[in-house]
Amino acid sequence: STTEENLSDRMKLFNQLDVVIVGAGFSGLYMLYRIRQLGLSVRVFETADGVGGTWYWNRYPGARCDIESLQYSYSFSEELRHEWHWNERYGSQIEILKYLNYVADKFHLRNDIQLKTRVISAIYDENSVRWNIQTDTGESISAKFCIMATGCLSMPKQVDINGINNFKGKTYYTSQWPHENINFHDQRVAVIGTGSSGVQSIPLIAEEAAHLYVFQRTPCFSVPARNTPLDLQEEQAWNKDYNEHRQKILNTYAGFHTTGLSYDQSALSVSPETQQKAYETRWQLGGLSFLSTFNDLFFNKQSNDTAGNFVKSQIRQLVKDPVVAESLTSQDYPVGCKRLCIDTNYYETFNRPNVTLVDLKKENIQQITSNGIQTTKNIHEIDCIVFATGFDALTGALMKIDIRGQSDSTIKKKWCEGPRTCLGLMTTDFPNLFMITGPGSPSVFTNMVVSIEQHVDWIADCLDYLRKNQFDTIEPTQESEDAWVNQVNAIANASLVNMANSWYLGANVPGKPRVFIPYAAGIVPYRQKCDQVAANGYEVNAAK
Ligand code: FAD
Ligand code: N01
Repeated sequence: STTEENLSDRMKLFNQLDVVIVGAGFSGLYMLYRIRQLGLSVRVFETADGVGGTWYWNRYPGARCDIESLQYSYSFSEELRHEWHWNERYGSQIEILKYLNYVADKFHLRNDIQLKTRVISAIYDENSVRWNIQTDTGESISAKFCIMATGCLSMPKQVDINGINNFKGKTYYTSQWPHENINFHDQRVAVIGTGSSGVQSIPLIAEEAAHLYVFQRTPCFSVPARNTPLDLQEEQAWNKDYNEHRQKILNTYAGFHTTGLSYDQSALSVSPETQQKAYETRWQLGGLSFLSTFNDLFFNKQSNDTAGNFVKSQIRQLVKDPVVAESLTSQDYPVGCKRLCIDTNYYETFNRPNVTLVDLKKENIQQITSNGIQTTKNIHEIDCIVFATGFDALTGALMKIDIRGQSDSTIKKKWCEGPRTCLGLMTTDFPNLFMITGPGSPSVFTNMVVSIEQHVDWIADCLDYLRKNQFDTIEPTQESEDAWVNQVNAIANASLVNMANSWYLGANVPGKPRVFIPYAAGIVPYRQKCDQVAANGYEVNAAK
């Protein structure tokens, strides 16, 4: 009613809101849309000066998605689907950012989004049963619910290389790429890091630079993307059968499906010829589905080795110099246990005369000097450095905010030996605080847009339930949280995922506890568990 609208407007003026959302990427935008549908007052705070999250920040050359565009997009609006046309099999950063801006405009989201504003603290007040949220612009907001849409890969990792501040040339971070065009012509460029961001940017920087030095500490496993233009007819055919596709997607392990051969059996149960043929087919198709060729690649080291050895054999065929090929095939961890990279011409780039691979297993970086990088063997003179050194993933953005719950609890203290959550959605002692794709949920092990939509819908339904049943607060019981953490750990321990020093388990950040963070049993059992909790009236401590 009008009276209610006026009241809501007045509350907004006094910074008294029903909901605060932190972050305006895929998660924050859809969460805002759903909260508005519930008729609650809401504001989104975002550090950047635009929406888009990951796709706003990571503007480096070659940045693109490695889940097919038709599946890496929202499902909630049929109208949006019909209005939007994806140009390529895998969306580029530019295209995905345009898409998210289109979404913000189409659903009139911008007037509830406050850009250039970082949330620095969220403090729960037990008396008023509300969250006090402080921003770096000096604002103080009171909200009943606080929803963290802060991203799993949004906090760049601090680089710990000696002498980093001595360098006189330009430095760039793939995760915070400048908005203006960067020209590497005539430049001697160093790229430090060979994860997904390095693998995507290296071929394009090599095309431009006078010379490119790639500093590799751990070789990645990379499979070709085989990106192609996406024609309108293909997209229309997909949209025609969208519901059928969507059902298939929701019943996969990781929230995306592919055509092509997948064996619902061990790689070890077929002949070596069949194995080869299967991997060859997947390699030709390109993309992440390489890891679904057999059903035990994440669980059986011997089986995993067949896949790893196949990739290594492809690298040896692609890279002409046998010494370089040896460095690129010196992986000593199971394939897939560090995020599989998906590339366009990555290995071929090492055949270029203007590209040098610096293998840090053979020559360690000692320091960065004013004009280069000094290793134990060489001094490489460099004009600019690109840090493709990754993120303080999954917990970094959350831990950066001073989050205080009941009885003097803080997230920093509570999670000092690793994150503890129930379903990756909530954490005990922090009532009415929600996380989208939080630690302990499938998140980065999946097509993130599928996981994001599932979380947002669950949270929105939960808020609706609380309101309808006149509950003031909700938080998980200690028992349900402990049980969930044990389950997440048990699943990780039953697989090979602990065998690599990956960001999945915090191994890339010095001092971070080594705990495997995502839920790795797939989206189907996860969703069933979430649905069951909702169907049972949220099973959690809900207080009137
Ligand atoms: P984000 O997009 O990270 O957005 C979070 C936002 O919160 C950011 O804009 C950040 O500025 C803001 N924020 C954080 N803290 C604060 C604060 N304290 N105050 C205010 N604002 C704050 N996933 C896939 O499934 N497939 C892919 O192919 C894929 N490719 C990727 C490529 C790159 C280069 C990267 C980095 C990630 C990729 N991901 C991919 C993961 C990607 O992060 C997710 O798919 C998705 O974009 C996450 O959306 P989000 O809204 O949850 O988080
Ligand atoms: O980061 P990373 P990223 N000295 O952590 C090296 C998503 N994503 O930005 O492995 C020398 O994977 C580090 O070496 P090591 C995707 O989920 C997707 O590339 O720690 N080297 C490693 O090689 C991805 O997994 C896409 O030994 C140092 C690299 O830097 C996630 O984001 C594209 C170093 C970091 O790799 C993160 O990817 C981009 C040091 N001091 C990102 N510190 C798609 O394609 C770090 N390294 C969809």
